[in-house]
Amino acid sequence: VAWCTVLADGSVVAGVLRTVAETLYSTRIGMSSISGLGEVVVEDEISSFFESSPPLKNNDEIVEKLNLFINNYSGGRRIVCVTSGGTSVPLEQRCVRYIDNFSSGNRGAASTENFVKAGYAVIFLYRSGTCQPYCRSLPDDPFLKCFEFPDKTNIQVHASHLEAVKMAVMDQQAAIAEGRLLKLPFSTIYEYLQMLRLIATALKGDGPNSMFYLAAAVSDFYVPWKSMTEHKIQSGAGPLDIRLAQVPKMLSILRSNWAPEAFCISFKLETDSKILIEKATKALEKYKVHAVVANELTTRKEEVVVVSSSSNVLVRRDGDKPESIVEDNLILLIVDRHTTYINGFHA
Ligand code: PAZ
Repeated sequence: VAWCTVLADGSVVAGVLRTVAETLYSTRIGMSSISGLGEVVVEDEISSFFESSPPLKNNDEIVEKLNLFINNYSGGRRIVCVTSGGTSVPLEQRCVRYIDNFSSGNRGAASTENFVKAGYAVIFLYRSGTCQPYCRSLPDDPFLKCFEFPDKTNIQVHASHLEAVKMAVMDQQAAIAEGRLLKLPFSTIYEYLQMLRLIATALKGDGPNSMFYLAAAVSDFYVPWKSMTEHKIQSGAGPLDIRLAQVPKMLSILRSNWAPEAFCISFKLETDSKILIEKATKALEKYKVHAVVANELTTRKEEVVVVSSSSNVLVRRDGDKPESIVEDNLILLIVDRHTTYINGFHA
C-alpha cells in the first residue's frame, strides 16, 4: 500500500511515518507470530474491529438503498461491487488530521462505466471526492471551467466542453434510470469495511452472478477508535508518537463467510516492479480470490497483469488510440472470466 500523510503541520508527518515503520516491526515480531507475516485472519480480531468501530451514521438508509437496488436487478442478471479510492485513517475522533491511502479513483470510475456497458448493475463504493463514473473527461474543476454566463440571467455550457458534459449527464442518468448504478460514498476505513460487509451480505443471494472488484486502496494500519484521542492533537508536546494497529484482513472473511459464491477480483499495487508479481501471486493463494490485478504505480494507466491460477495475462491500453484506456481491455477479460466461472458453477 502506498502511504502518504495528509496532515496539517510538518511535525506530525515525521511522527506518523516513524510510527508506521515501528508498527510494521512490532506487528511482525509480536502480534502475529503465528504466520510471521502479520496477516493471519483471526475471526476475533475482525469481530473486535467491527465492535469497536463507530457505527455507520446512515446504516439503515444504506441497507434500504441496497435492497431496493438489488431486488430491482434480480433474476439471474449480473451485479458487481466496484470499490474505488483510498480509505482514510482518522487520528482524532473529532477528526482534523488523518492518514490517507493514495488512489484517485480513476480505475474504479472507468471500470464502472465498462461494467455498465457490459450489462452489469454496479454498486460503486467510492471515497468521497474521488473520480466519478462518466466524469473522467470533464475538467478537474468542472463547475468553474464548464460553464459561462453570456448575460447575468443565463448560464450555459462552454462550447469546448459541451460534448463531454452532454455525454456525462446522459450516460450517468441512463445508468441510474435503468437501475444499473448505485453510488455509495465512504471516507474512513471504518465506514469502508462496514459498508463492504453490508454489500456482501446483501449480495449473498446472488451467488455466482455477483462479483467483487476491489480496486480501492485500503489502509493496512489504523488507530483503534477507543485508543484515539477525542480532540485535536496538540503540537506543543513535541514529536508525535502514535501506535497503529493492523487492520484485520477482511478479504479472507469476504471469501469464506460474507459472499463465498461471489466472483472475487482483488488488486495489488506496488512501487517496486521487481516484487509485484510475486506479491500478487502470494495474495492470490492466501486469500483464494479468483484473480489479482497487479499494477505498478507509475505504469498503472498503461498496463496491468491479471494474475490467476491458470495464467498471468498482461493487459495494455491500446497505444494506437489516444482515447483507449486499460480498463476497456481489462473489463472484457474479467467479464469473460466471470462467464466461465458462472458456467462452471452451474455445470
Ligand atoms: O485510483 P487510481 O486509478 O489512481 O489507482 C488505482 C489503484 C492503483 C489504487 C488500483 O489499481 C489498486 O491497485 N488498488 C489496490 C491498492 C492496494 O494494493 O492496496
